[in-house]
Amino acid sequence: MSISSILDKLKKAVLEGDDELAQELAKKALKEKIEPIKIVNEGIVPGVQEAGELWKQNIYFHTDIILCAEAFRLAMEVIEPKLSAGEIGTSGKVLIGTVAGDMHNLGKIMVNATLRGGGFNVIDLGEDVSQDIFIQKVKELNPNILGLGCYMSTTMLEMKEVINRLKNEGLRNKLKVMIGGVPCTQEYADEIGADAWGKDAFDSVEKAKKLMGV
Ligand code: B12
Repeated sequence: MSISSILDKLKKAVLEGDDELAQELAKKALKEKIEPIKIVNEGIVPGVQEAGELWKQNIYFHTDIILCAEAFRLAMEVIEPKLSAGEIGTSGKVLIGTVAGDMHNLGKIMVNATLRGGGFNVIDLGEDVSQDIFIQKVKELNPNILGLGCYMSTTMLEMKEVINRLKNEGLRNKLKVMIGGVPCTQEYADEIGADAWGKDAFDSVEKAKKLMGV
């Protein structure tokens, strides 16, 4: 099978939520020595992106998206360790989490993978992360960057609250804050006093490097 055929099939498996096939194809892609980042960018991510488009057009429903998310997760499980096999942590330490009330995580998983590929040490706090946990972990782990993921207009305010808590706890000047997710914009980042907005996974790596002066 040619490289482009493996990547096309992987995209289709993710899009169609065939988790076992997606994982198998991710393994096959590695075996064929396709660069891990290329597998993510040209196989796995386009599958999720197309699912998002089908959702917008009311062609895909929740069940389709959940299946797609699982296929995405299993394929990424195979690729992620390879992405982070580089020079982990040389670019800086990023603590990342989806804010309270929000369970979306696909975009965050992607950002994690690309940040790791970009040499960052990424610690993922998961989803529905409370302000208390963000604060506790910032104190404990002393990250260079705090990444806040938010995917719904209803949870956007929570990012502002986390930044306010950082200020109140005297932590705001010790790190940079980068936000991202479906409803986020540069304007909103400016409004709530975040240092950067990551439009997509690659933009996030670029912005993170800029914040670190790398
Ligand atoms: C997949 C999905 C789900 C899946 C989530 C699976 C999972 N494990 O994440 C399921 C089906 C579970 C789900 C549930 C819900 N969802 Co939903 N979901 C989506 C959907 C279709 C795609 C989101 C996605 O994963 N996109 C693909 C990723 C790759 O893109 P992304 O998230 O934008 O991420 C990129 C960038 O934003 C950036 N980025 C992402 N995170 C971060 C973080 C940082 C720090 C940085 C720097 C950058 C960054 O980089 C990423 C990669 O390029 C969107 C619709 C859409 N078109 O966006 C709705 C959407 C987000 N959901 C929505 C809603 C309403 C819900 C539910 C409330 C539905 C319900 N009634 O149950 C629940 C919420 C549950 C909860 N409390 O969180 C709404 C939100 C509307 C709003 N108020 O703003 C949307 C917009 C759909 C819609 N138009 O109505 N959802």
